[in-house]
Amino acid sequence: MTRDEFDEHILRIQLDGYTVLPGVLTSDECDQARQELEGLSEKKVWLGNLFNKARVFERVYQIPPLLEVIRHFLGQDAVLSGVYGSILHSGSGGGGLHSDGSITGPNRLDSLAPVDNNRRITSHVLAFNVIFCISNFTKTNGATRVVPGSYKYQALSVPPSPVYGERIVEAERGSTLIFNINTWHGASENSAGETRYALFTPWRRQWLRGESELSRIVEPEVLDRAGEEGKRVFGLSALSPYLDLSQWDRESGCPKSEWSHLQRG
Ligand SMILES: O=C(O)CCC(=O)C(=O)O
Repeated sequence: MTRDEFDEHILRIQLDGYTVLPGVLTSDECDQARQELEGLSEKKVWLGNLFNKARVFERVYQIPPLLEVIRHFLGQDAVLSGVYGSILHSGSGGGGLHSDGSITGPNRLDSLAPVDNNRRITSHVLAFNVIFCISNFTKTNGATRVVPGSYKYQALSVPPSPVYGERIVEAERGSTLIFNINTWHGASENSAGETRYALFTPWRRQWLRGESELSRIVEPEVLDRAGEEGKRVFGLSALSPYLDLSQWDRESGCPKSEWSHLQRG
């Protein structure tokens, strides 16, 4: 990615709340990802924490230009909070729009205080959803639709669809759609007679509660393969100690070796 391209993506996120990075996965990687999703789905394996389930899914946090854009908004210690697969069959999709972060994040209804006056936090980017297009995203096959600029809207409630200005994001397979979690979005209707495959990879600020605590879930060999970068991506060095500080190793996010019997999970 050239400097001009980087600046353009940053501006798009600032103006519209989203951008599309083309060509982050190869055609081969998309084929592999699709096969793995189909295989897992046939075996009725839950399509979450996919980095532990096939090598190709480890790629999603190993793409330097993508990390650069994410970290530009969420800080150098931005943390991955999920890797999910999506298989959207023909005849499904459509329906209402939503914002993300409503379960453990800043758009959780129960966390609004009376003094907030039904206004969510819009001044800063707190988290992104990054969708990998494993299929081409087209006008008719269930591609994600977004409302440009809606991330600035302070009310927590989302109006019923169709919302003025909503737009289907068309993108070639191998691209990623990056959007501010405050952006109103949802799948569009898949009427194309083909299945749409995608990966959803939410990222958050290190201090925000994610959907899952991936530092506790990631398999040791997956973490090893991610090297030094993996400690940042999975947020190991930023974990809250559950022991006395003298017993805690910040770097590795676990008890010091002499206290290893107190290791959880
Ligand atoms: O399936 C899609 O295109 C939208 C995904 C979505 O709404 C989400 O990840 O929150």
